[in-house]
Amino acid sequence: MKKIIPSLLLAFSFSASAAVEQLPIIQTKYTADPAPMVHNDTIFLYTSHDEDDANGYGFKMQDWLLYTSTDMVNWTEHGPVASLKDFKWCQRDNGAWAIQVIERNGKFYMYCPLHGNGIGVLVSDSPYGPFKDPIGKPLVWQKEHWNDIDPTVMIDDDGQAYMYWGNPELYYVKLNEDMISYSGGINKFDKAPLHYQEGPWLFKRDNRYYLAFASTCCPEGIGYAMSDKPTGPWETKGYIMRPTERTRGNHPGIIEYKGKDYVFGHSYDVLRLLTPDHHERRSVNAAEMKYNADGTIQEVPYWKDVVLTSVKPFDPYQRVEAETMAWGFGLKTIPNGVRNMSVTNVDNGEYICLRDVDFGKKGAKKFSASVASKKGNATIKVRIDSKDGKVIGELPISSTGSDDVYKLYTCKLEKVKGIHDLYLTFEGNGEGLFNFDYWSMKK
Ligand code: FUB
Repeated sequence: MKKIIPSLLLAFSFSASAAVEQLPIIQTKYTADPAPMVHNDTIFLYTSHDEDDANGYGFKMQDWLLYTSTDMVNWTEHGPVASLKDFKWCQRDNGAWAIQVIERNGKFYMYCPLHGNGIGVLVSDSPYGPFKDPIGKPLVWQKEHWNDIDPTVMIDDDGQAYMYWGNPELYYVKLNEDMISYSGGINKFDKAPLHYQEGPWLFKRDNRYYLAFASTCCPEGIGYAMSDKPTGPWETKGYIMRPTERTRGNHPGIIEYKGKDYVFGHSYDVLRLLTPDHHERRSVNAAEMKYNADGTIQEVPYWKDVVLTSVKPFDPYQRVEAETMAWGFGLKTIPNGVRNMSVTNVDNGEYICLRDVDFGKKGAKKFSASVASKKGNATIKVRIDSKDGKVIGELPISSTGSDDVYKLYTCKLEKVKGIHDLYLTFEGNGEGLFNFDYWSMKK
């Protein structure tokens, strides 16, 4: 994902009040099948992962990723939290399709389709993992077909948990309290709800049950059905997002967060910045969603046409991981120690944008960044409001001797007050200027 055309990116740059277009929320990797979960005031966004070299119409998917946010616009990458290798009974090296994670009694259960080998389950004591296979076999696997994909799990108010899944058929089981076994056999709907294709997302709101889904392929929109029981019958009510030629696939994940409702899905809009050719390299999108008084859902325009707003300003007076961003097209990430990542592939002209950064009443005096650079001779410019906006600080980066040896560099900042989008723009000679671990500001 290299070589940005600056004139193109101008059209996509963010400003404090509005973005010209709302592009996918993750850019450093290709992500699909969003499965958001709210826990302790944080959004944990689990995704599947399209590899950068997936070509044509074939999926190349080996692990599952985690991103977190507390404001809906700036996302921190945590890297892979589970992979096909976590299932010893499955010898596949491709097929890590759409997951969902749900918490019960302090444990986090990840339901994973291993395309062609049924659905497995992993468990962890933390939403960050590590996730382990507690049963050593598939949770469900109907070997006569490959329909067992896209699990979604909901725990009802009476404690009964349900897992739905399937493409193009729709199935469910009643999970036992242990969340790793089920009772009563597999139930198959004689007829899936109208427009149902795949990617079910089961949830309850105000005593109404909802089944959102990717609608009949292709292109897929996001449809939804409602019922007064968790087991149906389901009546399709319409589209949350109409199918459009602007994307081919879609896949819903729905949450309520800090009083607002959001639908997540995916598109090819990051890939489209690079090529009109089709490859299964998707990117997760999100948009605010609204309910009507009768519980039906208002249609959401295409992802690009509605701008996400942050639910709270971003605090720069803390250690901020460099892999926290609203926009970082062209950049990549690498592991850096245990449960830590760095931004890499930093080329001249690239930048990180964080939206709605709160400099406070007085403004920041200093900017520090932890950077490793063999090459040196680079600069991080601290700008506000746009990637070509006012420079409030310049941080020269000299060689640290190696791209693995990190050093903390500090520069003065011209004080600016209030809330601004922050742009860290990178300048130097060519490509691979440095690796970037974290930054912070001081008042
Ligand atoms: O990502 C692989 C598959 O594509 C998912 O399981 C489906 O929902 C579709 O998004």
